[in-house]
Amino acid sequence: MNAPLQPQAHFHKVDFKPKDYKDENTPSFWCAGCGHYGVLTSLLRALAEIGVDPNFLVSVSGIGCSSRLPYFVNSYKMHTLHGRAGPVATGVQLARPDLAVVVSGGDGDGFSIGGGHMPHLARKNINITYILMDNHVYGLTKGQCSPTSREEMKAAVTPYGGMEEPVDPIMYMLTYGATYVAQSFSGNAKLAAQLIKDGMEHKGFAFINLLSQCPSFNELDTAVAFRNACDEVTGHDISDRSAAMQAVNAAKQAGRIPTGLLYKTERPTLDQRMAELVERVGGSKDYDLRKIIDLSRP
Ligand SMILES: Cc1ncc(C[n+]2csc(CCOP(=O)(O)OP(=O)(O)O)c2C)c(N)n1
Repeated sequence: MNAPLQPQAHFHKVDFKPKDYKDENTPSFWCAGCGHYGVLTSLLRALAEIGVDPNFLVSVSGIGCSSRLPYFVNSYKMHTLHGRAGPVATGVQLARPDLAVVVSGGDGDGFSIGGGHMPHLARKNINITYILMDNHVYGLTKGQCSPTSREEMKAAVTPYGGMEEPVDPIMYMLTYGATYVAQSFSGNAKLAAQLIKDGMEHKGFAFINLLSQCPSFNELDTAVAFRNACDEVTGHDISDRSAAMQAVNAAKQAGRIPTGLLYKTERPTLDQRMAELVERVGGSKDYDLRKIIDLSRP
């Protein structure tokens, strides 16, 4: 049997600058002033700080303006189906645990059509980094409200404002057991890059919510509004989930957006557990379902 692939022990290193991670083959697609540029800048910086070899890097996305991000990254890339980046990334990571897998996508992609997948990425502790590019609107389809839209946002299909309570991606991910949860404004590239770097180095499901203004379809959540509302939360025990939730709630009740590293813990990832299982049942060569399943049961 071949030696098992070493899960992210990790990062085949190169000495690259952020610009070396930029794929220049695709012309710019985003509108002038779009916050998604800040996400890209932060990701390129994080990649350079780690020094990930692009040959061992996979960028996976769904559908949306944000989901175009892999086009601009020097890596292997998969632009998949709307809301399905998580399951595809899961397959990539389980098949090749030696690769660094980064998912990017919008709030619509992740929490509307893809919402059913998010709890499972978290609870299974899939060893990927998930960057949610959260502009509180559907950008690509020209401005419908999304699950993170504020109730007061007037959009094409909600001209009098929304009627639904928005989802809070951070609380959602804390609740479902993500092992790394962080948030930043995309315009704060220093913090965003740091959080992405730490998230990529974290062994487990790292969820990073990057608030990203949409100057074309969201007049409410502008870059200035995001920047002014963000407060970096420090001082709580980041390994304590209840403390993280309390810190997030306290900031929200004060009308602020909590940013920074909010929660981080360690537990086995799904690829680790699978490797252990294969080891336990005798390796893939001797793989025998009968050793795991009691076939005598009706
Ligand atoms: C199955 C399916 N349903 C709907 C769409 C239409 N659609 C494309 S992108 C999108 C939402 C985009 O919003 P978001 O994911 O928040 O990303 P953004 O464009 O704002 O970055 C929708 C509804 C689609 N492409 N496929």
